[in-house]
Amino acid sequence: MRPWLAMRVKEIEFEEEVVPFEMATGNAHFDKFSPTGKVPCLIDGNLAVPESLAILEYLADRFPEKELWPADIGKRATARAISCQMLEGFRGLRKECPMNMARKPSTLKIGERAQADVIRIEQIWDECLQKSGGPFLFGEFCNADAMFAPVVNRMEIYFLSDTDAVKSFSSAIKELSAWKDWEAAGRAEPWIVDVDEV
Ligand SMILES: N[C@@H](CCC(=O)N[C@@H](CS)C(=O)NCC(=O)O)C(=O)O
Repeated sequence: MRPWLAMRVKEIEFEEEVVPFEMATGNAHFDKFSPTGKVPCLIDGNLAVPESLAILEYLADRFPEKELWPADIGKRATARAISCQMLEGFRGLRKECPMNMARKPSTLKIGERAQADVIRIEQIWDECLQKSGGPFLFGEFCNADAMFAPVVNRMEIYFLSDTDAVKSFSSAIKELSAWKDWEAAGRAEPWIVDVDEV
């Protein structure tokens, strides 16, 4: 979702290939196109770039005019830092609250670690939006917004938070036509991934 959203928002042309999970086989079929055996994976000519943040970095290098990171060096450093944190951190939230576009929102009782992650994300979004004035974390949409976009879905479907910052960032993301298209496509998918149905 993250590179997909960024490419759509920044009008970078690409072709999408949906490859459904095959959990029973450990997704061995991903090895055919992805060096890590995981998705997403961007293929550009002979180059295969896996890892969502590496893809976003590659896009920023490949299309500098699209300003995928903030222009200001300090803001860019913060945007990268919170993106790294999103990629590797917030494990409680990521483990307990899978993203799920098709889920009907309902309360999920979460543990202390996931709760601490929610509070930290509320703080990050609040701080960024206070400083930038919004609507996105650093003003204009950038890679950091793409990195946090899946959390918008998690906050919504499990009723995790309704702070002003969460409401404001969520509505900015959800108003994107790219988000709406992804959501509609996700809901239209026939596949169910059992481990994500919590
Ligand atoms: N850090 C990687 C995570 C990649 C990842 O774990 N992808 C999952 C789907 S969201 C996957 O391919 N799972 C299949 C598997 O592990 O077999 C990224 O952000 O791209």
